[in-house]
Amino acid sequence: MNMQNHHKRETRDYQELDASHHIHAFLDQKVLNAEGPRVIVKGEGLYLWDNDGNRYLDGMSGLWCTNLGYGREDLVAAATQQMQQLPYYNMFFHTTHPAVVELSEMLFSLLPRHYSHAIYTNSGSEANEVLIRTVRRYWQVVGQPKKRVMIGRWNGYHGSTLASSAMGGMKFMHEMGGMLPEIAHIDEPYWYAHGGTMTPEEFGRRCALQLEEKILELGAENVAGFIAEPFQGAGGMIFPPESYWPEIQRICRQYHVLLCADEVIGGFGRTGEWFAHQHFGFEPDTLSIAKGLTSGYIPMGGLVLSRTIAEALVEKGGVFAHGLTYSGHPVAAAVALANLKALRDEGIVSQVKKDSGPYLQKGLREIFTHHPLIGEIQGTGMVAALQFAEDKARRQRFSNESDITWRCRTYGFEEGVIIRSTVGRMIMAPALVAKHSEIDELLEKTKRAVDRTARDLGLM
Ligand code: PXG
Repeated sequence: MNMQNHHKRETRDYQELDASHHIHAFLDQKVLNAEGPRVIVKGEGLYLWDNDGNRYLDGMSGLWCTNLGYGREDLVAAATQQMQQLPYYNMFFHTTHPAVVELSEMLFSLLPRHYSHAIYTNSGSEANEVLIRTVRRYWQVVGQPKKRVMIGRWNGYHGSTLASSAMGGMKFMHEMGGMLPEIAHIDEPYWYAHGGTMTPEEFGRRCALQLEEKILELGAENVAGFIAEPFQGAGGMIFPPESYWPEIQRICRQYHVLLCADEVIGGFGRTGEWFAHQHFGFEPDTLSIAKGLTSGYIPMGGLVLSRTIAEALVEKGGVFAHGLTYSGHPVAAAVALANLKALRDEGIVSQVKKDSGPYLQKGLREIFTHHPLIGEIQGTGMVAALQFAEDKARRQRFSNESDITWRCRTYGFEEGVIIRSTVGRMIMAPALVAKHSEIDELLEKTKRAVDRTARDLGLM
């Protein structure tokens, strides 16, 4: 590969300039400045290159978003054509444009029939901000204005803005900038960590029943919605036990609490279904979407509404007092449309379900089921987690598990693979277009990183 164009500056120069002016996401800037970030300069398919010519297999689809992989000329062409034709127009002045209309047509052809409308945003965080105002507005419109509280889950992730982080359950995020009123949390359905002596099924039901208890404590007349990721992403790629979602759905229906699925990570084929709630078999009232909507080529998110909610807002809601300058941005919409066309017309989602997903999952289980460091393997389609365990038989975790998974992540980089560490778990979510040979490489390099970590701990 010709790297000439990318060697405009030395890596050291990029790092120094970056340290001078840029506050990075979710890390200690001082530590980063001392170490110097890797400077990523090119992507092609599943691979990334840094400024020094090192190649990495990207096992995380960027940040769970490049579902089609890097270097798709059709997405570039869609953006270019739209920029030439109409780079921007708004939705405020009784206007629309073909790009957003055609995106909606495509999106709702892929979604189950009981969804009818979308509110477009630039990100997943914004989708969840809009969610709060929209569900409160819905309850106002249907004559239950007291229904305002949103219930989320500890260790859930819904974004970094004030309200989306408040609905999320990352306490260290709440500590920066504060919590909001009218938001409550229940426990996460993380059986391996918190299930104790319960079976996964018992534990799943118990976690779901916490929702009922919380609704009764707050008063159902005050609760607007329950928000959750179908499987937790940033919190550790945690799959709930099978008993969880049916019980959650029953409770939401019984108490007239809207079931709000955050599909920002799970949407657009990750599990082998178009949306993760379809994999888990429940029917949310709203879907928050972003990431895979454009395969990360351009920022775009949205909030999808059920027909019932949308009809109430349209028929009885009057002015909907919300709008972003870039809602339904034509270039983002054109890229999203090209992305969804590719996912559909190239049969990529069904390939994840029938072929590449099972291949990855089988490979992981063959390699890691009896590995001394791995206590649990979860995942389906193109997403998976490896739970680290100090004592597999007793399901005991390391007291310094974050340090250990971080070390494994670093070994991954050294082996030429990017896998993500969370508290106690290693995660992978490669592009949906991964070929068998690339999955083999991902597994092989991941094994090397996990083995090196296990050897450090004296487990191998
Ligand atoms: N909901 C979910 C479920 C997410 O995973 C967001 C909302 C927010 O989307 P935006 O586009 O505003 O970032 C996300 C984002 C990680 C990690 O470490 C995951 C996300 C963001 C940052 C880090 O896995 N997901």
